[in-house]
Amino acid sequence: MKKTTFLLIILAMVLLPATMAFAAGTKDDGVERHAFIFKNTGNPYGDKQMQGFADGIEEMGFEAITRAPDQPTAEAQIQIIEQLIAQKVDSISITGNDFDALQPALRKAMDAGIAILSADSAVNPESRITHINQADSEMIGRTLIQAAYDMAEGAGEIAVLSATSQASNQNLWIEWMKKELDENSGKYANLKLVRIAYGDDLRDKSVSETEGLLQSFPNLEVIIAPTTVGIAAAGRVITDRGLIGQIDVTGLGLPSEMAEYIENGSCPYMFLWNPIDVGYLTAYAAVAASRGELTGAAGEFFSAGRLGEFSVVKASDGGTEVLLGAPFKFEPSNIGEWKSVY
Ligand code: RAM
Repeated sequence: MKKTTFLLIILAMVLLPATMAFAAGTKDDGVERHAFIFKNTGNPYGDKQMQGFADGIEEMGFEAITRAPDQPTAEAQIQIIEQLIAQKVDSISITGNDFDALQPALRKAMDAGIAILSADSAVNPESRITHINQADSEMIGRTLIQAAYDMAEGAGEIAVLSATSQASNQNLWIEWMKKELDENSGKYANLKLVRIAYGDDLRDKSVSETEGLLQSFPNLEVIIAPTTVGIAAAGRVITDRGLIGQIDVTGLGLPSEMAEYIENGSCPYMFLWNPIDVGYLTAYAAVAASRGELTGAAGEFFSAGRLGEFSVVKASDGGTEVLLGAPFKFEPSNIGEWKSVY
């Protein structure tokens, strides 16, 4: 074999694997794609959040992929993450069904060069660049207990109807509810949190869990549902059972779904933020992160289109987050203007 041929073969052996590796990590069509995974399908709140995400991504001229599994489990989200890694998306933003269980799949995506963020329901700091938080978690938890105290006129049994037992957003709010009760034990001496029930953000399960609460606690005064699916189910049950005025419902609800129950008195008032804005803010953060302009360090700033400038701050879980703003109170006097907005 001639010396030059030999050298060419050696060169090919060195370069070929490198070229193939490059091809494996490069998108075939050059289109920039950003994905959002919500907890599960059939939740109008999730649809609005994904709509806001798609609006933001498309406004910037990129392609949005919005996905949600049928069931609100980590396993089902992992399958979607695997598919998105194979699709070579530029970023994945996820409303986590579990704080820790998604870590291996999300780390695999990070290793493939995909920017990872969580939004609405956080994944652990090792699995994300930063978290897009809808509102201050401490304020949400404390405000909901204060609302229940107000509705129960200071005394009686209260219960929580949550989403899944693994949902990190609801779990954090519930922790703050308990702290509010513990730290002000004098004020809340006659208010008793009797149960935390889980409706899994599924309508039928939330209805049956509400019925279970009524059966187990005939003297129940207030149901706090820090989930839009749960609060709407509780409003329905209280209305259908003719219990308006006897048992009050409060929590976090979509004005479009809750107007009926705020107007009929089963829910005296409730709170929420704009889910479309949560998605839209996530879109801008995801694109900035995919370009390396946002690394998730506290103190960074980025611009989020029509919502303006945002900064990254330290989060209570040891990671960082971006806060959308303060929640809004919906009550009989303003629900009419909001029910058609979201
Ligand atoms: C449900 C979901 C979501 C939560 C809202 C308040 O739709 O659990 O994660 O943020 O309620």
